Amino acid sequence: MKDFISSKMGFFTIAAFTIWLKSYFVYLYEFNLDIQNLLQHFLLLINPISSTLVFLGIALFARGRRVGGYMIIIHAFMSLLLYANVVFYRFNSDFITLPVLTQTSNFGSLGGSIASLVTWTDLFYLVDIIILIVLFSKSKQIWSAERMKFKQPLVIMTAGVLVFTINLGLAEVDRPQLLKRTFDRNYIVKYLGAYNFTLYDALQNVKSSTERVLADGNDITEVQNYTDNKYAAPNDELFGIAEDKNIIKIHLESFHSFLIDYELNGEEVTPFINSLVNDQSEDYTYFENFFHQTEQGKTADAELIVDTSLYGLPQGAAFVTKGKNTYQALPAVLNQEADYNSSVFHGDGKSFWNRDEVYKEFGIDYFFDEAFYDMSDDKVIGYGLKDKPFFKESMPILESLDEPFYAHMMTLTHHHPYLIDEEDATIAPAETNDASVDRYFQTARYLDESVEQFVEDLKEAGLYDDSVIMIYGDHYGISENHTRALGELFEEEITSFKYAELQRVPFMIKVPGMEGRGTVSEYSGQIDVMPTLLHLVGIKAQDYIQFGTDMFSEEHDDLVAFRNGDFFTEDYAMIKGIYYDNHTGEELEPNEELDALKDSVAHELGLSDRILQGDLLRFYEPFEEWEPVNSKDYFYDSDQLDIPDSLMDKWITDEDENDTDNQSDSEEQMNQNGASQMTP
Ligand code: GP9
Ligand code: MN
Repeated sequence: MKDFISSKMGFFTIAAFTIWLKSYFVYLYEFNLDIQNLLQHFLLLINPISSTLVFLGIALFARGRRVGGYMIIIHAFMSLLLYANVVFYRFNSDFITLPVLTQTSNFGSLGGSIASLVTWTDLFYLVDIIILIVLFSKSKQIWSAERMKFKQPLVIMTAGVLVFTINLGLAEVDRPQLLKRTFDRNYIVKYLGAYNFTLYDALQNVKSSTERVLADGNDITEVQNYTDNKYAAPNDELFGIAEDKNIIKIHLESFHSFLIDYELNGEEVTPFINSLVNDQSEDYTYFENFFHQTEQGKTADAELIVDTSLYGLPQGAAFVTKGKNTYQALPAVLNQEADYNSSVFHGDGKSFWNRDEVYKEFGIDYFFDEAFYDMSDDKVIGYGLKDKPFFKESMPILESLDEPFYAHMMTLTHHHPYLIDEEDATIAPAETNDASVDRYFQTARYLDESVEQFVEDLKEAGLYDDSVIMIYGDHYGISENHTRALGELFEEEITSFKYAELQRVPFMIKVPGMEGRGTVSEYSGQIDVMPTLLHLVGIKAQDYIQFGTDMFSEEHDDLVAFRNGDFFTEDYAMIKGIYYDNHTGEELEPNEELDALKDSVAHELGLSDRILQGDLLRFYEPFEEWEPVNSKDYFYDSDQLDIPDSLMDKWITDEDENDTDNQSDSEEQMNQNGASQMTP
């Protein structure tokens, strides 16, 4: 036995076998790869072999017992990659891509989330590494000091490449154009394995950075023709109806539309938001068939899509990977065309999702991040500030802004893993035995109460009636990994089609001077928000490169694209590549009409990608006097605060008039958190 282990090839065999076995186990029990036939299962079984042979084979080039050491290191790296994907997948139902990895500044705040995704049984994934280490240290003395003939490891690595070729060939039989159509990472892992997926992802990223270098001014023409053509003219009655009105945008974190009017144990979960939807006198228009269109960038994707009417990227968050691109985003447009100032309020660190960089490219004037709030322990949970103190402390800042303003209020408490302090929980959890799903309703209720408190405060401050109030959901909160619990809640099987239907998020809007239309069933998505808002304010959306269309327009396009190429229209859907009748939920055979819809979604997503990848808006001028945003004009650092004069005056006056004891909590907090640095 000892001879076998110390024979290098013996040790190699054990290392290769264990990583193979572990990968296969993970595929079966951790990932939901939707294996549909025997060939797919066979590919799943063999797909770790190629990368295992190639990577571990590298160690065989070393001399003597170093082979063992290198092999353990390579094995450990592969295991780490696999396990990182396991943890990531447990929440995201998705695999780690390079762009996600470069967003490490986000990992810190994820502490709570990650802890809830890791269990002690995961220690099992360490067992093989420990075995290798023990075997190696027990047999080390008798390892030969010689280097193997190069031929042997070369043969092994060539065998790896050969296995990969066969693997890819068979995969293409089952799924033609697997590597060309990069929409779904699940496919690539299913057919080619987690390690090959990482390599593929790395190559994709090199490709995308070259794309920017190669792009030139001509590339924007095709896109411009397309968006020009797609443009939907405004509804005459509504065009400009909100001219000069403040726009207050309330971002509901992780809020599925199913929460609206949902009753848990006979009790409404979100009674306040329900009342905005249902009570005609509230004058809201609620779009019940509005979808989020986000991918890996989650909140960041939602922000990008809503504020630019471009799609997020198929991988990673454009906020991070394209954070230095040129944009013609809503804040900048409102500023240049209608003299608005813009601000974002968020009780988390400013660098999360690279916001402090990309907001400058968007032309956002003020970013009130956690440095402006009282972040004492009892006010913070999960990612950051709890929503109630968040809204409370935002009020004085909001009141001090020059008008008209565009203010984006980003909530946070209703976020996976839906932690809530006992005193904040006013509804019992669900009872599905899936802890995060069960708590989901409690944090949703907390969010509902927070919005109610905010609306009351806005009314009291005289900011409610005369402002556009827009409330929207950013993305799903319960991932496809929780279909068992969801199935219990809805008392039906959660098929892929049903889960896709659950990707609806709320969109509701109240516009001064416009009678609310109650619940409307037009199909729309986040991509449509920017042109809608522009038209309400009286700005022609056609000047800009936008993929969405005005939701109030007669010509509104009801084809809602998901980032993976799937889609919904009022009549049809394509989910995971399968067509459905949207009225009956029944599968449909492909036909020309459906294929045309699919192609137009793919085309549109492709054009949007070209803009981001090639940074094409740097070549586009919406109109002659347009001034490109200069990120150097914006400062969010606490030592270089660029604050509205009115806020500055307010703070200084308060300071002069009162002694510190009399200052309100929030002012005092601003004082502590950097506002003092504004003192001239
Ligand atoms: C973090 C918050 C959450 O600041 O916006 O982002 P998410 O995890 O939902 O993308
Ligand atoms: Mn979010």
